[in-house]
Amino acid sequence: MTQYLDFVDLNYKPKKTDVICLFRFEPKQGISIEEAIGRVASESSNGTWTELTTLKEHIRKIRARAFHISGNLVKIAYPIELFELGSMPQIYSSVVGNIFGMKAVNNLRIEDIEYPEIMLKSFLGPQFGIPGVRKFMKVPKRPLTCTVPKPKVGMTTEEHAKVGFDAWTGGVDFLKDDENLTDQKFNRFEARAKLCAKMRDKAEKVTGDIKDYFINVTAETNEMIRRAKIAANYGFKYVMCDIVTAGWAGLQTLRNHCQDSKQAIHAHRAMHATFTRNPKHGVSMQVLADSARLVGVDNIHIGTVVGKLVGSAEEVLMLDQEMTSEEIPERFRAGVLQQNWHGVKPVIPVSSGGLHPGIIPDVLKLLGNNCVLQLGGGMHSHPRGTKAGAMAMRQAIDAVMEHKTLEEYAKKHKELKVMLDKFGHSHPI
Ligand code: CAP
Ligand code: MG
Repeated sequence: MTQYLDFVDLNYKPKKTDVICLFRFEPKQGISIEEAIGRVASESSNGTWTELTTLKEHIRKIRARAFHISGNLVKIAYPIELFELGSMPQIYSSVVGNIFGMKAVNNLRIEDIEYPEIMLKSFLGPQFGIPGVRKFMKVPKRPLTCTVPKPKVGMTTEEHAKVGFDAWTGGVDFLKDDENLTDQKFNRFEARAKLCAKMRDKAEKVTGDIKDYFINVTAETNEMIRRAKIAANYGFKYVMCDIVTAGWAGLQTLRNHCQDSKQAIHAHRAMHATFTRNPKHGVSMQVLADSARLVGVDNIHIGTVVGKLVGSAEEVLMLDQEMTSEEIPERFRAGVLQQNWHGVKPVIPVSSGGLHPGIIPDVLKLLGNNCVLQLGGGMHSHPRGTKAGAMAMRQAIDAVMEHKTLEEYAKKHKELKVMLDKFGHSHPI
């Protein structure tokens, strides 16, 4: 198995154009560290399980090299020639491909990818990002707000649009479809877009604020584009895409379309936890989020820490930094590689999942104001209905912006008071 050792070179100095990957690995019993990482570098670039008579020097020259090992972490450098610029599916088929099924490792997790400038320039990146979205929504400072009508599916179009109107007039900026609401019989996509557009117009008149909708276009790719056009025809600036289930190919097609139609993309990550949750094996949420920033989503879900879904404070803070910063310093032990984003716009982090007004201060303390807060159950459970739930959400945000405690603020804001009495500051599990 010596051919694998050709992919290990601890003296190798990566080129500026190399793609660098950081893996956490656990060799199978009886396999040395060198051989295990040699296999990872080999099988994710241009090697295989035996020596090849077809191997020529010009091919060998572009092989990947494991160049830094420390404990169970290894950095591998991939010459840019190995990749098709501008193709996220090809990148994943390379460094997030077969290697995860190799017998030679018990566990393997890709923690981070550092993209060289040449690769960054080959993707569109976010069209609007934080600055652009704040501009077209005319919300310069405070956290942006959003709600998913609940129950997540089963409502008729009329019921859905009514909840939208109540939430919008209660102070919410964005309505959002749930990840599994698309074009079911009880709530057809086009009818929903049409009726919600009518409600949006009414709500904008009532409030004087701009309102929009993360309408879920996830479907077969051509159908996804057809739905994005429908959303644009009804004047919605955003579309929502379940980026993991639609896949990189689908998302890139949607992003290309949105470049021409000037639409923004809200990225939902449903299914991510099937491969991001196990700290020893799979793909980190950081890798997924960085790729989404590169392809060009404007918003992406990153977790809450205090809500109902997994995601530690360390992970959520790291994701927040990865999405909003221009330059990321290396934190090797934490699984973070340096990254200079070379002007790729910052993506708005979305905090969602079990949030209610009582824990909004915790989230804003963690993320600051550059985020979208999503309350579904935490709004539509308000005893006085959705509009009161929306007002309670805005009141909690206003309390934080005015550096007041929720209890203090609730003295003059009954909608918030009702929710504090109902949920307090408890963290749902
Ligand atoms: C939240 C939600 C979102 C999750 C996604 C849900 O509803 O609509 O899909 O937040 O998870 O279906 O659970 P609630 P993440 O507000 O009622 O909890 O943000 O971690 O990707
Ligand atoms: Mg949902």
